[in-house]
Amino acid sequence: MKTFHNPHHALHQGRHEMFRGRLVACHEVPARLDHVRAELQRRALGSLHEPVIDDAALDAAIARVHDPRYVAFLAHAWDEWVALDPSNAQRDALPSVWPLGNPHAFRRDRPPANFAARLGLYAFDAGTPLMAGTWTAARSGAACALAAARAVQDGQRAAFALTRPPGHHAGPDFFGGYCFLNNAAIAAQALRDAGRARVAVLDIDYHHGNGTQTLFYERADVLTVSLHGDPQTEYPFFLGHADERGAGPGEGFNLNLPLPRGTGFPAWRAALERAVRAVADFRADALVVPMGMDTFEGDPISGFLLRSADYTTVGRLLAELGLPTVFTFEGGYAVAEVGINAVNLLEGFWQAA
Ligand code: OKP
Ligand code: ZN
Repeated sequence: MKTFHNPHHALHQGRHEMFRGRLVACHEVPARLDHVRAELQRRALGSLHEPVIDDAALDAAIARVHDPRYVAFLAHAWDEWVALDPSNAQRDALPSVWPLGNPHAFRRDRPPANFAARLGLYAFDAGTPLMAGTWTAARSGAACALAAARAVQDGQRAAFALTRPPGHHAGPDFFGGYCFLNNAAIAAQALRDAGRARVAVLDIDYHHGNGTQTLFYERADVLTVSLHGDPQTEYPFFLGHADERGAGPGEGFNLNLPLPRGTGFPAWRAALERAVRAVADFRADALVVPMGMDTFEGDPISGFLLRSADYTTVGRLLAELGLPTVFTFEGGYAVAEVGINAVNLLEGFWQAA
């Protein structure tokens, strides 16, 4: 198994996120990735690589998933934030005003010149700080996802995009939930473009992958399946219900399996087995797994109760599909354990593959 790690991830290092009316320290910290990389090396699981992708190919792969105006916004966001006020260079950019959905009440089609306002046009929460290195880190993460897709396309049974910031909350033209570019979607689309007819995305992060669902909602060639905390009580709240089944040609190609806060491994595993059957019934010929480790019992912001040893079983169950598989690193905020948990999953997969 090849792992493509993001050499620039630490350029993205938020200071704080807005939570219930105050600024709190960020959970999504660089040490998360460092722990996973250290554990991969300690157990000598596969090989570690930096992604080698030329700029034009990377921009093209990003453009297959994200809106060009959104990409341009991200590429210039930091400079525009600082241009608003030079002292902004000392502070992370966070939005504080948003247009709601009603087009007669809020004009989303008329991006304001004011950058603080445009930040709110593209963000769906105030918990996703953007800083000087965000674009470099996120773009390099997309390169990891593309490199992993290519490795699988070149015959590897599995490849791992070890990157942060994560991706599964990012949509065609929105960011939030610590995510800017949707790494899993970029990998899935790259596999489609390389000739795989049916690609499945099986999201096991604690939080619903609202960005990924939105991107593929009307498509029958990419099946999206997600196991997550019930949006009635859990972030991102406004998507992820069981009755969202896809639309138009994509009807029947989105499967949400929301589970209550407090769910332990037996019930979670039963849902995973259902998700795996859906991928098999779809006759997918490649699999992308947005691999969030925040289902862990010790996760500080999540509510499932999986234990470290359970992740070995998770990897084994995923391997039973027998599909070329790209893993992308998503959530997991119990920093000391995230390396062990992630590598347990990958090792379980690899030993069964
Ligand atoms: C990103 B990923 C905690 C409130 C929730 C957003 C969580 C984003 C999770 N202070 N903030 O899916 O792991
Ligand atoms: Zn998560």
